[in-house]
Amino acid sequence: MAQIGTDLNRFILEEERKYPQATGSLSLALTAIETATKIIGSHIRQAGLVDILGKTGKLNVQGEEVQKLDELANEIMIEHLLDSGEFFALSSEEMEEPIFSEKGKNGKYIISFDPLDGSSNIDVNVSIGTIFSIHKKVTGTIEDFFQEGYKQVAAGYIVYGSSTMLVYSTGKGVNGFTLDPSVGMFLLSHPNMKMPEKGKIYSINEANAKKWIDDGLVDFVESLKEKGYTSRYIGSMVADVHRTLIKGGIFAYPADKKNTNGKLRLLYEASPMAFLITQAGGLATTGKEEILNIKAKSIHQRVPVFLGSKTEIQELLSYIA
Ligand code: AHM
Ligand code: MG
Repeated sequence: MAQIGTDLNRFILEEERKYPQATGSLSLALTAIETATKIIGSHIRQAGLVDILGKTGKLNVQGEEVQKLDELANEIMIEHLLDSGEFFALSSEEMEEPIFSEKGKNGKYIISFDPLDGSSNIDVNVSIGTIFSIHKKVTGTIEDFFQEGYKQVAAGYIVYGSSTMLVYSTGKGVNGFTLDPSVGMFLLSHPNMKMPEKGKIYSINEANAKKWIDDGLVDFVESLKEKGYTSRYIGSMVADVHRTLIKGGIFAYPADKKNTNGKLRLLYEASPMAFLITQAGGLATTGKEEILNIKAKSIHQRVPVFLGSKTEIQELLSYIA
């Protein structure tokens, strides 16, 4: 196992060396994500300040404009991913249609991402994140985005929290890296992350309980309360899943009368998180099927999401399935 403190770039290269047939493409692809998210992270850290400086007019004098952070994050991701030449096509929460890359026309991968997840938390200084999901290019058409989640080559997220962390998997376990801001490097802090078999926390927007569609969900949540569980809900999927990955328990965004397929998007929210959670020993379901087995039908398709420790998810299924 790699040593704590190993720099992400070295870690990626050492992983690549384990496969003599590897061409280095995936390493370059991951490095492009790393660079883009470091830049996004630095803008997030400046966000409050930029706003203040913007109001004083100081930034305008320097010719810089205050841009919405989620749009800026999207532009930064696109610029770096396209420039890497490793991606044949890109889809994003912020774009109606995918982009097919000229520079990446020989690229081996396609990527779906949510550049800045947790939009309601951006303006209030609460943790937000970036999520990504990489598949192989197979047909060279939009169909490549509709592959099942279990076929992901890599998936991960960056959480911009009290520290910035990058957590990813290439299908051989999950590793977490914490940004050391003094040197600008992601250092291995959470090697081979494994979820507890059972936790003590549930994470769900209970304000929607009266609208939930799944019969039995209310009873399930009540049963958790009776067992002494506590509740945590940030409203940023990345932060809520990150806590669930580390502490165990369950995170859910179920279907309700307003969002009949749930709120979260399959390609760049549910599927990459399901990949990470299952790689860490947990389970991920819509309540009816495993999230990783779903073949998408459209880029922005939504699905109900239940992710968590084995015990809670199995218990949930006994209530709703
Ligand atoms: P966003 O992509 O517009 O930010 O929406 C996704 C977010 C998730 O991060 C979070 O889990 C969920 O929406 C919270 O929704 P709600 O405020 O309805 O509980
Ligand atoms: Mg989102």
